[in-house]
Amino acid sequence: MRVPDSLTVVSNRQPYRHEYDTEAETNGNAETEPDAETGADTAAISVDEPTGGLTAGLDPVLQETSGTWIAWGDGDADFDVTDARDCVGVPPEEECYTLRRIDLSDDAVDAYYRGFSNRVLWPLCHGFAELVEERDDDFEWYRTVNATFADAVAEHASSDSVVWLQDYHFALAPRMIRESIPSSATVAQFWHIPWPSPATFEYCPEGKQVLEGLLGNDLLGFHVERYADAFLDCVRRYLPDAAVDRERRTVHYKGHTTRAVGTPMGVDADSYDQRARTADADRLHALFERYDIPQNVTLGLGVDRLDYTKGIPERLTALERFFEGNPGWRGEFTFVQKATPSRTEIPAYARHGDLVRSEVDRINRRFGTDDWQPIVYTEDILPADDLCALYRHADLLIVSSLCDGMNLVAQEYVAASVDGDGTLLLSDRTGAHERLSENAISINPTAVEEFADRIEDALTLSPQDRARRMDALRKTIFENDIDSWMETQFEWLSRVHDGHWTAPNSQSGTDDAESGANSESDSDSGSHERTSLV
Ligand code: GDG
Repeated sequence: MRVPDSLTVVSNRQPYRHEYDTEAETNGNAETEPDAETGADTAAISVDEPTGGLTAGLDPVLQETSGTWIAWGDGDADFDVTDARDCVGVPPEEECYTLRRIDLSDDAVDAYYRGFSNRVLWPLCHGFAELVEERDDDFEWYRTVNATFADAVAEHASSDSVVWLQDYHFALAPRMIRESIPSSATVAQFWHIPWPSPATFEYCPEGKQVLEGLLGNDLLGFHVERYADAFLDCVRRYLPDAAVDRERRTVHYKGHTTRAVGTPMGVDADSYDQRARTADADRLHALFERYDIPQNVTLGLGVDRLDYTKGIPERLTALERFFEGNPGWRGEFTFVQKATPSRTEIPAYARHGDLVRSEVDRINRRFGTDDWQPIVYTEDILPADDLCALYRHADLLIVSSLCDGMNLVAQEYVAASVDGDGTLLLSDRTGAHERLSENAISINPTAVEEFADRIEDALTLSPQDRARRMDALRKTIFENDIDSWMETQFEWLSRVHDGHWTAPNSQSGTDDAESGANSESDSDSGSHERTSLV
């Protein structure tokens, strides 16, 4: 893997969090000595370590490069262990790289994170323009927080730096960074959520500033190419001075060239596979006891953040229709819905949580009996081993998102289906669908009758068909895991940093930066064959 020599990662969430913990002294991660530099009593401080997803994937890379990670310090002991520059060496026992923490006031977090990020950009990018909620000052705070992160990047950057920002919390920072670090350094970003059509983006109150901010990047990554195309469509519509080259997916604006790419993210397939294999019968038995799941039922599963984009009410309606039309499955099939509450201070999330809970109650009252409930619902956060035990045992998993950048749960389920006998029902509105549609059962989450029929199809697949599909899905997931994604990212970053635009694995070798930058053409080739996002 071609990892840049000087890498700076910027994300909202940090890889390590220091917390005061009264039980820390009995916990292996506890720091028990007073800090020599700050003098703080760290006897009762424990450290949370990265446990999954991108953070866990990037941490070893940063450890190898001795780079810098800049993130919001949200742990209550975070600033009692940092030095005068708000830096701390991590991982705690080895101190291989620098974690620079940004101290944000409650007002800043409320406006930047729970405000512009999650009341404007999140609903907008998922096509829920009607849920966009504009509050006074949220955007100004968003700008201020982006500027704070950009200043921190400038303090750490050198002429050879590669700065890699994560996600929609930092739409304005790339331009600020671009203007304050040497031009030989590279600025890149990965946008983990979808990008909307121009018709939806029109509802973005500060849309022009968002686009201009993102065009400070040299490289802007999305999960799938249609999001990159939608981004280019928005630039063309709302920044008429920008030269957009659809073929090369480049934008030349104010003397700078940005390239937009689609690179679908994978999961740590080996780790889900291993955890599922080691999930013993006792663990599963305890889970069934805890949640009152009868032994020997056919098991369906949903695992989501409690978010209106995940299509949970639509899934419940389809299940209701399924039980209505297939009374023989009552008592034989139980659906476990694990929903993790998220962003609960935002009214749209609070309303959505109430709706989901009341729908579960209603359906259970309608079909439930003394010894069987059709839906087992929990908001508990499960340890990864429990989650993998459920993944392995579930006969089917439903992902019914109304719009989803990628969806990792679908991929985790496949990786943990070590017995090869599970079935994935996957919404055609997820990024993951592009890769998995052939061997998953595709669903349109809003077509209730069809959706209910697909549940029936999944339950009645022949064992051979089920095994063949899962086998093919597993090959795809293992070949395109998080390591392979990371390798593609660093390949792109290195090429952009070295001034070569050629796509990784491209045979042509003709697609260089200058030809994109100077192109006056506004080529639209290929745009009509791609579907609009929302
Ligand atoms: C965003 C984009 C994109 C959930 N409950 C528990 C638990 N989880 C874990 C899952 C999975 C993660 O949370 C959810 O990831 P998703 O990808 O499904 O969805 P978002 O949170 O919306 O993620 C999405 C992703 O960013 C990455 O770019 O794919 O499209 O929306 O990893 O396993 N994990 C544990 N216990 C739980 O109770 N341990």
